[in-house]
Amino acid sequence: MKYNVAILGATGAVGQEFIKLIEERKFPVGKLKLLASERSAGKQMQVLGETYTVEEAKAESFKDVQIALFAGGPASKVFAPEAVKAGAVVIDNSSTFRMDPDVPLVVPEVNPEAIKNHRGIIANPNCSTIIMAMALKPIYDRVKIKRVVVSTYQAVSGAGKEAIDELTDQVKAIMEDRPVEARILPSASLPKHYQIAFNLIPQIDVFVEDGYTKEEMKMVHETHKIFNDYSIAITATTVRVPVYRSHSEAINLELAGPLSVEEARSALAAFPGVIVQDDPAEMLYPMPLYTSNRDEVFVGRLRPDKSVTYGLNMWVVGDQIRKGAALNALQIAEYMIDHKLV
Ligand code: 11C
Repeated sequence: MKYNVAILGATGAVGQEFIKLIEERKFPVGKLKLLASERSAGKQMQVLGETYTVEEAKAESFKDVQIALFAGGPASKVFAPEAVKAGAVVIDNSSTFRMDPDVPLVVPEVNPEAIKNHRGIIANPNCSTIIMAMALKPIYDRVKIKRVVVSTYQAVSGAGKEAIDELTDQVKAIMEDRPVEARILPSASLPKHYQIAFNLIPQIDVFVEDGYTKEEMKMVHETHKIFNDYSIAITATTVRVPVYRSHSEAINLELAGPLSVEEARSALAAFPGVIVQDDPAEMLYPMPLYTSNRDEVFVGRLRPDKSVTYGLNMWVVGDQIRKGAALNALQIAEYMIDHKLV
């Protein structure tokens, strides 16, 4: 059986990743529509050996579409209700509907049971949340997690193609002894911008409450919803680093009971979609350069945190455009197909 698919935001980083993954995973596509804003309409893109012309997204674009993959951004709010009205199931990578109680927020390896409650829209979590949830779940299934302290090291591609170009341009300017321009980071819409080349920026997205950024609070609220466990204490510091692709996270856990490092390592290694890379003697640990374009989330530097009774530290790295965005969304669609939910 084949499914008619629309990709909204087809020309952006996540949209292009959807196309790569549809090809790689032999996703059963019937008719395919590539949709984008008026600015990108008319562009031609190759999918599965065929040339497609990108169409401007309109309310009527979703007629006969069964699966609508939304890459993210403000267009979701406008077009998700239209796509649902037309009978499609929308898998949305924007933050618009994530905290809506009627919208499941899903990482298929963690809470696939939530999918069946959908009313037309299923939300894909924020990339840093997905990567963390993949590493927490195998531990959580063994021993409850009392507290999470996470610090992220997030790649510039999380802020879009312009941020990738900005890092390249700044490095070139510095090497050529020219003045450095900063227009995008921490966020294009903000009044001030900072150099990311040879720097770190401890602000991702806007400030929202008590000195935390929106990205930090997404990690807290979305993790609670995915695990359906609001008792986990979570605190986050999110930082932009001059890396092109793959987010890294230093995660400190306080557990409710004993779990040895060996037990944690084997639980993680047995979990689908996680690869343990952890051998200090061989200097083996995950690094963003080598996890990019990979589907799995990588975990290393496992060690006890002896400052509390049951503590564990780990270092987690994953490609935020793949598992953190497009792959997770496509896995939701695949789960729905396998379970005859679409
Ligand atoms: C970043 N995590 O790295 C953000 C991008 O809510 O889907 C993804 C924002 C989101 O800047």
